[in-house]
Amino acid sequence: MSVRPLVIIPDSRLRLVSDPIVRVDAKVRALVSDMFETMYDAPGIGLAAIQIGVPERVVTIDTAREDEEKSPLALINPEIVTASEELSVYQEGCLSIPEYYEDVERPARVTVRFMDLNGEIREIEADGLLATCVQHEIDHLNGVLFIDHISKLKRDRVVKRFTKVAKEKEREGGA
Ligand code: GNR
Ligand code: NI
Repeated sequence: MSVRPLVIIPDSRLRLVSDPIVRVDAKVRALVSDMFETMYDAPGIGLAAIQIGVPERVVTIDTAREDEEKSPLALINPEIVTASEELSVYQEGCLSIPEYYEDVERPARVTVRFMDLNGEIREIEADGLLATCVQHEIDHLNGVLFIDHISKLKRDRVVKRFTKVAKEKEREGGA
């Protein structure tokens, strides 16, 4: 179990399409365990494996508030099977784009099919913050970031800012 370093934009790994999990084995369970640890440490309400540099279709989510009991959800190979026509707007953030927040419009309700940690196929119906979060995470599995859903002007501005910071860090000889 360990907290792993987060991959931050403009790292090109965030644009990879992640590979499906063929078998839920000890390696996948260890990955999920590191993902929960990293997500709770950040803290964040969701994490896709590529955000710790692993291009596999694994997502962790916990949308419980601090005053609520934990409700960890691990989704393997998640797919949206139905999405509502009704849309809703949430202010989104991303651990790979620290401290940047912007409104994004997405379907208000989705049905998601996935494999659980026992390798069983399950479905959940999500609305509210969970619906937004699960769509945000499935986007990550396809190399899509929430800034792809905002205006090009805003996206270019935030990418430019993070590119500058990354270049400064490089000059300092940092990671
Ligand atoms: O912690 C997170 N908060 C959040 C808020 C609104 C919509 C989506 C999210 S997901 C984000 C963590 C993250 O980057 N997951 O990929
Ligand atoms: Ni994210």
